[in-house]
Amino acid sequence: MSSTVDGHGIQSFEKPRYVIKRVLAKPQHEGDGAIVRRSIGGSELRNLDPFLMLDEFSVSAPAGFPDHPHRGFETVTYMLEGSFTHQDFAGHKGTIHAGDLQWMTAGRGIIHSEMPAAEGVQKGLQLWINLSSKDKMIEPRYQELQSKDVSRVDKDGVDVHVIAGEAFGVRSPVYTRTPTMYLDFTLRPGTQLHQKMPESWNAFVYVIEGEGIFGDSIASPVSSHYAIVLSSGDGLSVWNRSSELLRFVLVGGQPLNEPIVQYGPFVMNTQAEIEQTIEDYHYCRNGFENARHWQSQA
Ligand code: FJE
Ligand code: FE
Repeated sequence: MSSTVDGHGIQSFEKPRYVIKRVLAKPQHEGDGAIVRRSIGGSELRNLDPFLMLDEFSVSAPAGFPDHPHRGFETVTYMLEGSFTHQDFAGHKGTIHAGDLQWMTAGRGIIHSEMPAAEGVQKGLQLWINLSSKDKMIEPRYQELQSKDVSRVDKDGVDVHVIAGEAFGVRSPVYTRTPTMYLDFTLRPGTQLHQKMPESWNAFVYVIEGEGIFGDSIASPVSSHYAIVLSSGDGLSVWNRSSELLRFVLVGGQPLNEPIVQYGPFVMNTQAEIEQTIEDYHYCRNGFENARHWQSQA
């Protein structure tokens, strides 16, 4: 995993990553009247181990995601515009605003609502990260970071918010039970980026705004609402040759290499575990006890 720095301080990689697939995330209905652009988790890209889903959501009240369960994975909600309130069946409640994030380890079970907290359009990204078989039934946990506490570096025209992992020598305080990096980059026109990554991790980019050239300096530009899957390799190079800002997230994770059996918001390793989960949810057992007398105020 070595890389070199030339006389101009520009990194070149031994095995640069390049684009192996592009997926345009088209708007679709989800939850109760909400609109999501689903890239991972849709028919073109069922999953990208350890990632199960990436939705760019765009929601105005009264639409939202009312009371629903999760088991077996983590959800990471990162606000781009506006604010969202969540409430769970254990009394956990909070509102996240633009630049804030909620890293929720559902583990054995969470039931919650996720709803707009302000007038107008609320936008964000929600990523689902799978948990390994040994972690699927752990106690639920939240890691919440306000924008002001998200590590941020602005260097040579490149701005990065470190959601998880490390960039430009700064680290996120978030603990990733499934090893994950999650970086939010903004490149000013005419700038370039060279980001190191663990060679064997699966990784993708989701373009939020503008257009960029990824992997190979002669590749064709990729524009907003596209997800691109990257080949393996020790780093990614990106160029912004446009006259507008380029904003994208770069996400990578160590593959779990385990069987995935998904039934909506339940993700386990076997069909028997899914049947057990449906039963636990129905009878309020094994982590769903609090569901018996709970309903959100949403
Ligand atoms: C859902 C299971 C779910 N995309 N993007 C089934 F978990 C959900 C769900 C979401 C969601 C929530 C937010 Cl805040 C952002 C999301 C799916 O809550 F809609 C269905 N049908
Ligand atoms: Fe949810």
